[in-house]
Amino acid sequence: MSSSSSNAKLNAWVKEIAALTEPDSVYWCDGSKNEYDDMVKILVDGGLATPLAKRPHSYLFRSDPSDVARVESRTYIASKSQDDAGPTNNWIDPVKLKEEMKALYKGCMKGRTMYVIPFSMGPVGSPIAKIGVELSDSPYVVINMHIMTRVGSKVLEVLGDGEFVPCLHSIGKPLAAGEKDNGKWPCAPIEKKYIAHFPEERTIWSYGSGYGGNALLGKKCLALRIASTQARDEGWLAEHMLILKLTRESDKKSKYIAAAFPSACGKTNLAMLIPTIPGWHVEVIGDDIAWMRPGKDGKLYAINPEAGFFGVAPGTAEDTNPNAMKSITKNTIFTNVALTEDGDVWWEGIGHDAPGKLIDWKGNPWVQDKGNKAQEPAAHANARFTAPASQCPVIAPEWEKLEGVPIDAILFGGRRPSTIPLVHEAKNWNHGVFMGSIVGSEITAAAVDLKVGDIRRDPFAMLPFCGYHMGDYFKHWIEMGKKIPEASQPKFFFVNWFRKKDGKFAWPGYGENSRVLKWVFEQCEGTGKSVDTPIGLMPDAASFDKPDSVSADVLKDILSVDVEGWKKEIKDIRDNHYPKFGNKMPQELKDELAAIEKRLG
Ligand code: O2Y
Ligand code: MN
Repeated sequence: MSSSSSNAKLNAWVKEIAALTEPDSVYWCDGSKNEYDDMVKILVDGGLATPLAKRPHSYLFRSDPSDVARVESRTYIASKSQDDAGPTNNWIDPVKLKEEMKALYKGCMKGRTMYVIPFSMGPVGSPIAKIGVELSDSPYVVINMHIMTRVGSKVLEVLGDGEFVPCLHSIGKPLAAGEKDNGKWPCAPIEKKYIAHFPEERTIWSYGSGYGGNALLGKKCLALRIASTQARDEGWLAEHMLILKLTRESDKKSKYIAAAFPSACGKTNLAMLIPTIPGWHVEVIGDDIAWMRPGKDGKLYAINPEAGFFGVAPGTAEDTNPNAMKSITKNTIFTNVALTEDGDVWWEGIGHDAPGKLIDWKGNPWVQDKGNKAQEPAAHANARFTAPASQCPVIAPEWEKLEGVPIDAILFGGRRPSTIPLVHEAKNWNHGVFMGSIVGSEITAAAVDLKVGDIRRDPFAMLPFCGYHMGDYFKHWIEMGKKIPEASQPKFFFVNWFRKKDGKFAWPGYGENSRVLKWVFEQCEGTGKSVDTPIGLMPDAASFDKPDSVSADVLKDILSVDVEGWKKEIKDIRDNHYPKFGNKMPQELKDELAAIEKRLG
């Protein structure tokens, strides 16, 4: 590809960063298959990638043990004022941070190539999409960006001389003359890692990590932290939500559902679920992020800004998520899973025992010892697959529609062993925003500073991803409700697959969650049978389509209002949760809290 673009600002920035980081060469990515293969060859020859005989065009990577996940403690919102970052973000002074990071960036790409990666978050040319350009010294990042975003020349054509989000990334491991990585994942030590966001400048600087959300800057950094600030300023929503399409086969009617759950609550499983109830069908639009804007007809339209899945491997199996398993049979990058002798992958919870001797994620021989409860896992708990969304057998045909899909329902959920029923529906928009604001999961194992049974709140599942003050974010959601006519607004629901009875899960989850989705669908079309309760609308237990494995008594239990539990919930929200947001906590949400309290009596 050419060595510059028609965008003067981009050309000048590439020159400036090359002068600062001193790479041996600069390469402009065109997004082609040949380019992908060239990068893979560099990685295989360098001993960093292992081709997988059992999965065509698929590769295994093992990262450094210090570089295995997002590092929230090294993730910063460098807004001019600390108050704009709010109490839930790591704030740092942008001037001071730039000084510190520039010193690290000086000469950091020596011995390496700097790749210029133009990418579109969202279908190229969609009015909801945004363009970013990542400069990175990692070919692993290039191939992951090829899958997770739309990369290349076509993006530069659409960009023209327009605006883009500059995303600077370095693994922070320059090479001395003649030095090679020799199969060792290059990165910087933890105290030198920075994942920094400059929301006013719409700029991202990442240093020292080559892994996932720290390095693939289109995902959490751009599509959530920077996009959430753009969305606030431009009147739209950038959310940590899956998007699915639910169809009733009898009349071919469909509803589009967006859903926010904190990490590790099964978003990818829900997004591509296989319903257990006959006559219903789920297709996936996205499994992690939704960008939503009011359309001309007043409805809220959503796109998935991503083009691939960066899913957690452990626990993914034929019985938990067969569609994910089918999505990763070819053209997939695996990171930190175990390698089998015949050139396949294995991880804990894949659904079968380890087939013979393995090489674990650290590169050591590993033989399964089921009697040894203390055995180290073969795959890292945050091991990942990167796979094209187009490979999913249930990808919705309209997943790349430029204008997006009209959202009928928004779901919130978390791991709540008690209090929160299987499903309840908000009475109106502000009640729905209230539901989003109280999302959280119960703490189940004692941690040093946390009490078992306490709720770790993760409002809208956005705690690690909101690029500004969470109180202002709540207010933005309330304001968005005023832009959408009531009749066109999505309905809001709170779901809880994790309710326990006598220490055991009361609800089977997975494909059975389709029964809840069916009720959501019917509520959206006005045919659902519901009862009005102090916390919102709930299914009428007698007519709810329940699975045989759940007794009528248990169903009644998880579809009733636990008045005492809710009173404690309200106290926790009022005393511990809402005060965190100080005078930015919107009165509308405090009013919702008071109204529920009053209705509970
Ligand atoms: O560990 C990482 O770098 C990835 S985190 C992630 C990846 C895909 C989808 N969601 C998440 C998350 O943390 O919410
Ligand atoms: Mn996520």
